[in-house]
Amino acid sequence: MKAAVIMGSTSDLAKVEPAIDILKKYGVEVNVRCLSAHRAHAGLSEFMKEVNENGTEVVIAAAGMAAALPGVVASQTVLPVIGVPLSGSVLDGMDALMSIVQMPPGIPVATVAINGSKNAAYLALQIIAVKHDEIRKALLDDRRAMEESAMKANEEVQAKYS
Ligand code: RP5
Repeated sequence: MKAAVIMGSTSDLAKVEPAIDILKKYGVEVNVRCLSAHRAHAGLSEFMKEVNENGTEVVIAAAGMAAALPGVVASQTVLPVIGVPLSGSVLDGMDALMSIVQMPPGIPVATVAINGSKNAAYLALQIIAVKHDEIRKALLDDRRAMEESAMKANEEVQAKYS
């Protein structure tokens, strides 16, 4: 099981790391790169050739500001691409969100929330789970644990105010 995570700058790293951690926790091999679509376009295309040939099942691409990266990545593969708009500019991530979500028909990017790295990882896992039953089972176990803890929180709130 293999995924690629690409970010536009090392300044994005702290906002992208949660996705890497979650994928690794589930046992997915993650190839991480910092390759800006604007500043390192040739290197990005080289890496995308590798991604298309090495058994990668899903790509997460995260960028801030003009955020061309997820769209450019999507233009070079038919693998599912998940885009993560990042905050940090004076427009606080709205710039990146608008850029990533507005793809032309035929070149989709599945866009998550601003700084939504965790959900990018969970969506990547759900894509991987279509083929890998162990990931599907692990996701279902974690959903059950999540529900238990949500119901426990409900009981605590109920007890406090009744
Ligand atoms: C984008 O420009 C990067 O993804 C980053 O979020 C933003 C600023 O990059 P740096 O100037 O911090 O390298 O391409």
